[in-house]
Amino acid sequence: LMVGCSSGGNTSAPAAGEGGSGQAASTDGQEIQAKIGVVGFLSGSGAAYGEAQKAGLELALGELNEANKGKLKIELKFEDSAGEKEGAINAVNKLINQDNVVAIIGPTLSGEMFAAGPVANEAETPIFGISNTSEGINDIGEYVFRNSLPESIAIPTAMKAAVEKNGLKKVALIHASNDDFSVNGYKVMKATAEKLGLEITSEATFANGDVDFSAQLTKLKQTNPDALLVSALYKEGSMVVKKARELGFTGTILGGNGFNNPKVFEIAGPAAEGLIVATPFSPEKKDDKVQAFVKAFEAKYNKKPDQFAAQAYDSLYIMSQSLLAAGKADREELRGQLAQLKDFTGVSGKLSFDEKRNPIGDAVVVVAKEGKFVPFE
Ligand code: 1QQ
Repeated sequence: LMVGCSSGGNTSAPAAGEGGSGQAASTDGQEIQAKIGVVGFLSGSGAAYGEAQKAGLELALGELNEANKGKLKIELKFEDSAGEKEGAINAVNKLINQDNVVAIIGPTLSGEMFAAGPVANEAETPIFGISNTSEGINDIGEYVFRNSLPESIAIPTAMKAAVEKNGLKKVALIHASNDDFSVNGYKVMKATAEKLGLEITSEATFANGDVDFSAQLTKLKQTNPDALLVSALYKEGSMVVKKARELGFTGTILGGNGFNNPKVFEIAGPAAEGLIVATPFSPEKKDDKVQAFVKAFEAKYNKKPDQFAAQAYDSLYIMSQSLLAAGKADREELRGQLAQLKDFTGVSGKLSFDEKRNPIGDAVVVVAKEGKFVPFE
C-alpha cells in the first residue's frame, strides 16, 4: 500500500501494526509507551492557531504523564504543516512511516484534513482533528475522528442569538473562497439565513493572503445590511472587520470559529468590539474543570487559553483514556476505543460521537468586549 506519494514516499518504513517503536505494545503491567504525532499550523498566517494547540497539548502531556506514571507514557512528535495541504500530507506520511506513531492529532485546517486524512485512513492510523469544523470530515473514513464542534452547529447558534437580540432582518455575506473551512462556514451562514427568513442583500469573496478588502466591503455596505456575516481565518477575517468599521459600517458583525483567537484583538483593535461568534469553550465559564484548566494554563503560559488550546488539551485526555482502555499502543485497538467514546467531559464541554463519529456538543455565543470575548447575553 503506497499512499500520499507526493511526499516523495518512504517505502522502507515498517507497515502499520507490526510493532515499531511508536507502537510498542505493553503487556501485563508494563508502562505503555505511546508516540503520538501532531500536525499543526505552526508557522505562517495562522500560526497562532497552531501555537494555541501546541500549548494545550503540552500542558495536558505534563499532567497526563505525571498522573499515569507506570501505566502510560505519551510522547508527542510535532510537525509544522504551515497551513498547507501539501505540508500536511508530508507530515502525516513522515509521522506514520518514519516515526511510526500510534495516532495523529491535527492537522489544524479542514482543508489540510481533507488532503491528509485519507493518507492516514489508508494507512489505518487514527487521525484526530481538534479544529476541523467543516462538513464531511468524518466521511473521509473510519480512522478519522474529531472533537471540534462543526460550524453547522456553532454558526446557527450564533446567528439565532444575534437575530433575537439585535433584531436582524437583512444580511450581507463575505468569505475566503480558497479555504475549505471558510467556504463551508459561508454555506452554513447562507443556509441558516434562508432558514431564519433573513434577506441576503449581497455577497462577496476574497482569497487568503489578500490585504485589501475595500472594494468588496464598499459594495456590501451600499446594500444596507443589518449584519455582515464573515467566514474567514483570523488574519483576513480581522482585517475585514477592521475595514468594515473604517468604512463606517455600524451594524452587527458575526463570524465563524476562525475568530476564536486573541489575534483578532491585535489585528482588528477596537474595531473588534461587538463581534459575535459561537465557541464550544469560554475561559469565563463558571465550571470547576474549566477554571482549573484556565489556572494551570495561565501559570504555564501567562495568558488565557482559547478554544484551540482547550480542544487540543481535551484531545490528549481522550487519547490517554483510550490508550489505557486499549491496554497497548496499537493503532487498531486505539481506533476501536476512540470509536466507543461516550460522554467524555472535557474543558470544552461534554462530548460524544454520533454514528459517523461526528462530535455532538453545545456552543456558547460570545461577543467581543474590551479586548476579550464575553458571553453574549
Ligand atoms: C477549520 C477551522 C479553522 C478555524 C481552524 C483554525 O475551524 O479549518 O475547520
